[in-house]
Parts: sequence; structure tokens; C-alpha cells
Amino acid sequence: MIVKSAEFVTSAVKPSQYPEARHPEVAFSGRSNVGKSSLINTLVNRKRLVKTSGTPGHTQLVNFFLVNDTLSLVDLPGYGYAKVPASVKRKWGPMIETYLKERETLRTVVLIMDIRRTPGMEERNFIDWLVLYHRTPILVLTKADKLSKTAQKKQRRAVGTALGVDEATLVMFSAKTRLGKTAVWSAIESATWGKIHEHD
Ligand SMILES: Nc1nc2c(ncn2[C@@H]2O[C@H](COP(=O)(O)OP(=O)(O)O)[C@@H](O)[C@H]2O)c(=O)[nH]1
Ligand SMILES: [Mg+2]
Repeated sequence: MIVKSAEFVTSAVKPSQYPEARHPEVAFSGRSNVGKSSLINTLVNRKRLVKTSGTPGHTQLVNFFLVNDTLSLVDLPGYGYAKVPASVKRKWGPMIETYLKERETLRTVVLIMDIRRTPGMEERNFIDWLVLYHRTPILVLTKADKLSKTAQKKQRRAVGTALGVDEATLVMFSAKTRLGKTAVWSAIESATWGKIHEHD
């Protein structure tokens, strides 16, 4: 994907605030602080289109962005962060569930995980749930730069086993080195338009 433009559209706390569903949409999900905003910024070649943060768990907003006036990117609030108050968690779950179930333009979900942390039931359940709703996710292991090549390979295998998926389907990524940027775009493009675009 050659990104010519990327703009912020809106922030929403509830479905009535979502922008009209006019473009194919890709949602990004992951635990707070996993590197979700950094990944989106890397994809669109921007430093700060999406705000990154050292203090996770605060934004409980769904942020919408538009790329090339044709593709909608959605930054979902991070889940599984202990410091999020229970009241927020109670609201977050149903809100995100409704979005993922009912957004008719949603083409795929990019599930971002820290390569250093072997995922558990939380991720397995989430993936199963997504598959049930025909939202088979693109699985990305980010912060790969934090591990040596050897450790990356080892951890990729461990994550594949933990999730019960073929490790070849796990996309290695780094916002720091831009490793995997083209691979993530290819996966998004093929999920969105059904084929891998020739360019980029
Ligand atoms: N080394 C390294 N740090 C990263 C990477 N991606 C994100 N970070 C850092 O991780 C922290 C959280 O990133 P952010 O994108 O805000 O995470 P979010 O809460 O999931 O949106 C920030 O300090 C980032 O600079 C990466 O690929 N490599
Ligand atoms: Mg973020």
C-alpha cells in the first residue's frame, strides 16, 4: 500500500458517534502499551498521527483514521490492563463487542501482541470469538527488535503453540526498525480487497 494521505477522522465512545460506514475498515486491537499506536503510525509513515504513550490504559476511545480516502483504520482501546477501573472495563467489553460484531464495513482485525509475552487464554478466547464472527484476525508480534533473531524464532514458535496456530501465520513486526511493515500491509490488503496488491 502506498500511503498518500492519512488523517484523523474522529474519536467515539459509543456507536452513535462512529463515522458513517463508507469505507472498508481494519481494526487494531491489543493490550494497552503493546505498541498498537506505534504500529499504525508506522503503517502510515507518520510519527504522531496516533498518539503513543508511556502511561497506558487511559484512552477508552475508539479512534478512526482514513488512509488515501479509501481505507478506514480503527484504533480500539487497549484491553487487559489492570489499572483500568472495573466500571470502565464493564463498559469497554460490550462496546468493543458490539463494534466487532456489527460494524458492516469491518474487513479484518489486526491483533497485536508483544513478542516477549507468550499469550494465554485471554488471547485464545478473543481469537476464537473473532473467528466465530468471521473476523479471522491478522496476528502480529511486535517489538521484535527487543529480541535477538534466534530468540525471535524461538518465541514465534512458542506463541504459535500457545495460540494453536501455524507459526508461519504470525507476522513479526517492529515499529523501531519497520520490520514487517510490508507484510502487515499485504495481509490487510488481501483481507480487505481479496488479493495482494502488486505495488509496495
Ligand atoms: N522497542 C520498541 N518499542 C516500541 C515498539 N512499539 C511501541 N514501542 C514503545 O512501547 C510504548 C507503547 O507504545 P504505544 O504505541 O503507545 O502502545 P499502545 O498503548 O498499544 O498504543 C511506547 O513507549 C513505544 O515507544 C517497537 O516495535 N519496538
Ligand atoms: Mg495507543
